[in-house]
Order: sequence, then C-alpha cells, then structure tokens
Amino acid sequence: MNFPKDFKWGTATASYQIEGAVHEDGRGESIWDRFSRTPGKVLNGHTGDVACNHYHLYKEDVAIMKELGVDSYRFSIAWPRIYPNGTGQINRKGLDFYKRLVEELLEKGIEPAATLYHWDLPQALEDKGGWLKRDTARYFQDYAGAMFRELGDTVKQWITLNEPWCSAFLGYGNGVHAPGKSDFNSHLHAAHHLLLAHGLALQAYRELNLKSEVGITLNLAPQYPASDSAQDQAAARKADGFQNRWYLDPLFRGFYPQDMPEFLAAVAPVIQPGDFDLISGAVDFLGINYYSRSVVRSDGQGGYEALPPQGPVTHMGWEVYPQGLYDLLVRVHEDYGPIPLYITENGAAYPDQVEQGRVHDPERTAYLQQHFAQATKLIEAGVPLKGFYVWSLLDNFEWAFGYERRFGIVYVDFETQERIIKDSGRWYQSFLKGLARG
Ligand code: JJW
Repeated sequence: MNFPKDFKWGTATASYQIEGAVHEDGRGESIWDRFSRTPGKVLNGHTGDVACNHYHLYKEDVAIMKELGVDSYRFSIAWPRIYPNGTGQINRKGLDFYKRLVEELLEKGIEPAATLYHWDLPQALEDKGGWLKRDTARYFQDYAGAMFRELGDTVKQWITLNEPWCSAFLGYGNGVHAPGKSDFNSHLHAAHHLLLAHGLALQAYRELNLKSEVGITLNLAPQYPASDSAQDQAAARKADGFQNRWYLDPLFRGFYPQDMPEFLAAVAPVIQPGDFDLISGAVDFLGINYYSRSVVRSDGQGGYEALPPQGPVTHMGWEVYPQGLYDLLVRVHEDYGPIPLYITENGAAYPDQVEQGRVHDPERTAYLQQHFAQATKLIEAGVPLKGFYVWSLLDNFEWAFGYERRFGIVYVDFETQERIIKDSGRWYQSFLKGLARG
C-alpha cells in the first residue's frame, strides 16, 4: 500500500474511557460518572472509575505507542478536570496532567492531537440544562480558549467536538448515552448548541494565531437505499439527512438541510442571528469517524427503517463494510470539499481472549487492513486524506457497553492493568515499519 510520506498514522482514545482517577486532583463530576452510576444504564453496572488507570499509567501507554511507531496520538481533555464545575477558575492540577502527557508525547516524538469535548460534560452544567441551554456553548468557548492559551501549539491538531450526533441524539434524543434524556425535538436544540459551541471555540482559536490546526470530528455513515425504487431512495436520503447532512450542511454551507421540514421546525426556536456565521467558520480539517454503513428502505408510511447487516459483523453488531469508507469520503469531498480530511477513528470490537500471554485477533487485523486499503484508494482518487487514527490504542470503557466491547489493538486486563499488544497491534507495528516516512 502506498501512502504519502507525511501521512499521519495514529491511535485514538478518550478521557472518560481510559483515565480512571475520577476523584483525583480536584476533578469534578461528569455526566458519565452520574449516568454510569444510574442502575440499568451501562451493561453490568460498569463505570469509568478506574478504566485503564491511564491517569497514572500514561508513561507506559506512551511507551507502547512509541514501540508501535505511531506519528500521532489523539486523546481528549476532560472538561471537568479543568473546570470541576464547568466554569470559574482553572483547576491547575487537572491541567497539569495534560501538560505532563503532552510533554511525554513530544519527548517520544509523537504529535499530540487533542479533542476538547469527547462527551464528558461537567455534571454541574448538566444540572443547569446541559446542551439544551445556549449558555453551555459560551462556557465551552471559555474552556476551549483557556486550553488553546495553555497548550497552544504543543498540540498539533485541535478537535473541538467528537461526534456531536452522538452527544445530541444518544444523549438527549433516545437516552442511550449520558445524560439519558429522550425527546426527539429537543435533541435538535442540543445539536444546535453543540454546533454553536464548535463555532465559538473556533472563533477563540483564530484570535490566537496559532500554528497548529483546528477542526471537528463527525461520526458519518453512508446510507444506501435497499433498492432502486423512488421510495427507498427517498428513505436513504432521509437517513442521510439525520445522520450526516444535519451536521455537514451547517458546518460547510452555513444552513441546515432544507428538505427536512420537521427538523427545521423543531430547531427554529433556538437559532439566533449570526449563529451560522460562527458554525460555518473555516476549519483546517474535517475528522471523520467511520465504522459501518446502513442499508435503508421505506417503511411505507413516509419513514424509513434499516435492514439487518448485509455481511459479517463485529462484536458491536456493526457490518464490516470497507467500501463504505471509500464511498463516504468521495462523497464528502465532492459535496463539501475541498477540505483536508482525517479518519479520526476506525476500528473494530471483537471478543478477545488471552492465550499463553498472546491475543490472536485476526478479524481485527483484517478489518484494519481492509480499511487501510480503502484509504490508499482514496488518495489515488485525489481525495485529500491526510491521516488515519485507529480506534483504539487500548481496550476501554465502551460507553453503554462498559468493558464488554474491546476495541483496542492493545489488550487491557482490567483486574491487573496489564497491557498486552494484540496480534493486530503487532501487525500495525510492522505495517508502520514498512512505510517510507518523512
Ligand atoms: C450509535 C445506540 C439506536 C465510539 C449507537 C450507539 C442505539 C438508534 C464508538 N466512537 O468509543 C453509535 N461508537 O468514544 C467514539 N461510535 O446507537 C469513541 N458510535 O441507538 C468510541 C453507539 C454508537 C457509537 C459508538
């Protein structure tokens, strides 16, 4: 496989999923601490209290990345470590953790890429209404601005939000994620305030004239019609509007999709003049998290439904469909580009087991290999794909599934905190060794 010399290869994680140490150094409560303690919300009642204990083992984890040979590490900053109540005075001890982490990465020659919001909203802000409230976007701007000033260009890539569709819909629309609210219309208020938070953070970033890059990460999934019928094609277009265009259009065109009247009516009350100018401010790149696709058909009543997976699935039940990565990025490039693209997450969960100190995970290796092959094809087709981050460095807290879904290329024994590089991690290591890199 051929990749440009400066193509960035990385691994990705997120604060609540790996850090643990939830009561240390003045960290405040997040919505995921509260949600995971609510009976019935997370499989087996798992919480992020200890997770991978990365807060204490970060040096070991950076050493593993050095051994793998990655160029870049995508992590996230926990807002409640910086502002335990969401706003006010910086908690220096919390910030110091990220300063230590960044220093360790730079010392080992690994570029830090930081996400500012990967779902761990301070509970104190949720108590005031969370993302349903416009003020939360303002508090996010203050937090983001402080991080840009404190860490600045030591972080090479800044990502404002991770997967706002998940924060808005799973958090406020169907209640599967924290804070566990379920009201379809108001989830679009949350989505709007998240997009506004991104726009305000972008404004704060531009004021500082930093040399690093700033962008946003969306979880996008191509929606294929089940047949050529007009009904199924319209169904796929609707699903695409909900999953993809509702975020891409405001960011890159400055308005919501006009073919979605119910959505437009629901969001109208929270839109204020000037919002779209902020939301559509120029980003340096778009991050895309790609895992799978959907095939959808009309339900015969103006709505749509997804077909069962059409091929092999991962432990998440998600179809393995590498071609979808290609189709998706070509489409994003054509409809919204030109804009540099990064795959900020791609990877697969499988039920791994340790056998004599080894973890044999040929399916994960195949998954990665097939998706890397699509990345080569994209570059050959002229799509400005600049990097690829494997989700995840470590097995970790997979949200509503707790520790029962292992996405790592490094196995974590959650009893002993022992790390074992899986066969897929060894494969990634030899793949990286074989590349000509500048
Ligand atoms: C959808 C649940 C029905 C994470 C979903 C649940 C049921 C409509 C992986 N990406 O751990 C999507 N991940 O933190 C970010 N991506 O629906 C990083 N998407 O709703 C990874 C979960 C997800 C999901 C999980």
